[in-house]
Amino acid sequence: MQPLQRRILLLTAATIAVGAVGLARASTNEIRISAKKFAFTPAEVRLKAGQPVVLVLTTEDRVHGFKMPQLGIRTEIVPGQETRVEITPEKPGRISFFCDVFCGDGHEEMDGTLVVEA
Ligand SMILES: [Cu+2]
Repeated sequence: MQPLQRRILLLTAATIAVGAVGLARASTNEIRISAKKFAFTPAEVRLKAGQPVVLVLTTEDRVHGFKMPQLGIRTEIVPGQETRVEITPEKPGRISFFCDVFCGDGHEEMDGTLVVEA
């Protein structure tokens, strides 16, 4: 193979690889959930079974917890930071989450639901 042909082939392979990375990134949806006393916004999120999503968690006031026992997830949401949690809900149904860091009167009502659709 001539050097020029080889260079063109390499360039083509690189273009295809970059394109694939771009697609992979675009297909992982980000869902932003914001916390503050005493609620998550949005409190209900709809997603599709089998599709990976990244929950991007932020807080507007203080440290809150984020616990989702059905998927074995537990993390903290810290002011000024984004907490990213990647999940792929496999089955349709409802998955609940709640704050597990005591944040005052009303903490007990601080929860939300992922509605997983087929
Ligand atoms: Cu709380």
